[in-house]
Amino acid sequence: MIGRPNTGKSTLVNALVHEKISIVTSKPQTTRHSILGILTEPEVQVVLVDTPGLHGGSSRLINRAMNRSATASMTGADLALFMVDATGWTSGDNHALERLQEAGIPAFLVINKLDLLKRREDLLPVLENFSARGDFAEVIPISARRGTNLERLLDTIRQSMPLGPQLFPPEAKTDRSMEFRIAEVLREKMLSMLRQEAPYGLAVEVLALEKRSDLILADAVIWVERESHQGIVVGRHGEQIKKISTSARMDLEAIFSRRFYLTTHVKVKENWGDSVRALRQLGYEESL
Ligand SMILES: Nc1nc2c(ncn2[C@@H]2O[C@H](COP(=O)(O)OP(=O)(O)OP(=O)(O)O)[C@@H](O)[C@H]2O)c(=O)[nH]1
Ligand SMILES: [Mg+2]
Repeated sequence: MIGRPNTGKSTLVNALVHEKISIVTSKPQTTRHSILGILTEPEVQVVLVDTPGLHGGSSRLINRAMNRSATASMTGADLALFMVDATGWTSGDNHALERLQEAGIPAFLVINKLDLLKRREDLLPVLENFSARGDFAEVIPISARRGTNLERLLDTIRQSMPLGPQLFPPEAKTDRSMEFRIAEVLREKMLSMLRQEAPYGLAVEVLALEKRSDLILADAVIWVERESHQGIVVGRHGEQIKKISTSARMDLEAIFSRRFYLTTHVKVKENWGDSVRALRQLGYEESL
């Protein structure tokens, strides 16, 4: 999956794998790491790589690490799904398309958010206009959120998969640990529940995890970049962090079909987004 932020890449990965592997919010730059979503069928295994939305204009280390993680994911991939939003082609799409072209791998153009087009007849000009912008093996309009045309997309993907050994056991849905997924769900809740810039300066790390037969206990640290953000996350009398934790817990219980007990601590780590050491600790080592 490749494209500018917010086009619906993570939504599609989750829809195709039938599980919430990757977090989704209405804010751009939600995904920060490359995350595998694995779909195993009797005849074919498709390993989807969700990636951070490609973006320019920021010199922060975290943004460079995100972009590098996305471009590195294209190396060795059999196929790119280049995702755009049906409501308009932007300069951000051009920027992402350049990265795709540099990778030189075959690509499908996936035009998402079909449901946002007001009339059926609006689709044809979009198809014509968008498909002329690059060299795409297929052009497939979908709605990842509603599930429209996903079977056709999947069929076309299946047909272009090369013969090879099965890379993952059939029960594997992702390469990411439970710690990572818990941290991500917490980050998702903060991105959607907190206002303005605070959520962009957040990182979450699950430091302890205990799996009991009927209960999972997780202890998470939420890193903020500034003292003022600590108050925003915690809220008055701790109300905000309580809401965040409750909402995360409910999601996690649905994803893993287990009861969860979550504890959180909010700590300041100044400018972690520009610190190589902090980013390594948060799992960016492969792309720094
Ligand atoms: N209307 C509509 N909204 C969609 C569709 N697919 C995704 N969205 C919404 O678009 C927003 C972004 O979705 P994501 O899946 O997080 O997008 P992304 O491309 O992974 O974004 P980054 O991780 O920031 O690169 C969310 O609010 C989704 O609910 C769709 O088919 N129709
Ligand atoms: Mg995403």
